Amino acid sequence: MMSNKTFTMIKPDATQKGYTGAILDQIIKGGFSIKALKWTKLTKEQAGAFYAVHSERPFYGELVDFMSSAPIIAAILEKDNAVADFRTLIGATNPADAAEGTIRKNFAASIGENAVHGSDSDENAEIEGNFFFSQLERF
Ligand code: DAT
Ligand code: MG
Repeated sequence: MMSNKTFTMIKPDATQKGYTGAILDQIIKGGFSIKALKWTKLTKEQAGAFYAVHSERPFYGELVDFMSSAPIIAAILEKDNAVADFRTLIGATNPADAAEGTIRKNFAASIGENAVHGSDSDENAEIEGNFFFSQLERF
């Protein structure tokens, strides 16, 4: 299990607004080290597969369109208690509810376009990391 690892994406809104460097800086200053990193752009099919768990939700179509609309950064991060600590660092899903100083408070525009993804469990961190990275692309 990746109990000391989590998976993140810097989402299309943030890459398009030029926030990539500032977000990576906040992640590193937050104590996370980068174990894998790539700049890519998802197809609709890939975005749909990544978010398949949400396929019955009313916002699924909007989410898939948004996540395939522009490039993203995908990364595997390492830190003790990575999943929970990263969720704290990014803040609530809706930036209006996110704590001061969190990445979503600092950089997100709306609940749909909320700047970053963070895995919600060790199991999903492993599944999501494997979605983007081969064994050769991580250490
Ligand atoms: P999180 O990304 O905080 O884990 P989630 O897993 O509940 O949140 O939802 C995944 C993404 O779907 C979320 O980052 C943005 C989008 N989303 C969630 N709820 C939404 C809503 N009510 N309207 C529009 N998009 C939403
Ligand atoms: Mg989630």
